[in-house]
Amino acid sequence: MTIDTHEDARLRQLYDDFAAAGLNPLWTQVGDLMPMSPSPQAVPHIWKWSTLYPLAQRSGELVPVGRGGERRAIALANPGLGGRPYATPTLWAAIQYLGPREVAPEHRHSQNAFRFVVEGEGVWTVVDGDPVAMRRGDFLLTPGWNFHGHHNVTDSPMTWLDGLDIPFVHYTDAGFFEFGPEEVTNEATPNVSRSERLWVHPGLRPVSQPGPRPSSPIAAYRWGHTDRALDDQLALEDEGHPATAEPGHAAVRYSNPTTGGDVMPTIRAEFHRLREGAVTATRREVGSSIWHVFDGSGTAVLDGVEHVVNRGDLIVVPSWKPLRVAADSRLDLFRFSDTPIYEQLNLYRTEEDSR
Ligand code: 1HN
Repeated sequence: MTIDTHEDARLRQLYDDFAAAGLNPLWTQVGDLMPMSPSPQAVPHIWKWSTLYPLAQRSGELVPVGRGGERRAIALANPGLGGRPYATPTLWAAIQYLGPREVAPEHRHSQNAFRFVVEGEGVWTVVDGDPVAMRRGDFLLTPGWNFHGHHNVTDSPMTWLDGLDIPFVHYTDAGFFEFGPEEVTNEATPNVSRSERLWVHPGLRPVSQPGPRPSSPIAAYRWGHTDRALDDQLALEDEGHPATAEPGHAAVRYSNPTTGGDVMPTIRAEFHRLREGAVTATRREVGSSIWHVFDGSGTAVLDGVEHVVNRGDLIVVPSWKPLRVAADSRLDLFRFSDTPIYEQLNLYRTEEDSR
């Protein structure tokens, strides 16, 4: 048994009084408030497609999609973030499943969103009245406050990856939401959206649309363009010209043609292609990222732990956790991150170890 001195008792009373007054003294926790380097609560984690897809299919059988629930989207819940539907402290990532002939109703929200199509085709998404076809490998934008709904006009289900800045907007108390009209607005399914007809001609900007915009006006970045850009980088490398991010590693960043910068203010998106046998440097960055194995297989060394990754798998990399990727076959990877936030706030850092 310890015997309190008079001083101890006064000190305990002081802490009790702090708590009662809603105060918290710095000297008891400076290490947590200001770690020497980022020490995220989110943990490095890999979700296997072989787990995700069957669960999405079962949801398709059992859970209707409609007003209220809005989307049949199943979010990655980082094991370090207390069960909330957050892949990282800033990013939401989900697999969304839309069955044959199903409609996901229109709405809009402050949160920025994208879709990256993983399986199938035949859904079109309507972005502010512009119908946009979705096919495997396409990258589609729904920047904040654009109305959007999805409609599957085929007899097969479709699956895609959703990325949004939901946790960031939640923590910053910045979110607004509005329901749209009950029916998705346009039944037409043109091959090419109006946004692409206006904006997607290489190096050509419509004179009618001057000035920078916070988000890209391109509703869909088509797989054909991405694929060709990556192949060209590798071919140039073969011909002895500098073109790749590192040896055997081609990479492109989806960009906003009105600024040359990132597609949306809070989200960066890229596509990476590694030749069979290529290995990346070990890299860590401030801010979090999520990698999706679009095709092929390889090894991810994530925070020192080696994982075999295959088509469809999702790799979640919290801030300042090192990642190295090695390709066992040609490896195609879609990647998104919250980097623009950190760059804008002058908080971004990166470090690389090429050994
Ligand atoms: C949303 O609108 C979509 O439009 C996906 O597909 C996921 C998660 C929370 C709130 C809105 C979509 C979402 C979402």
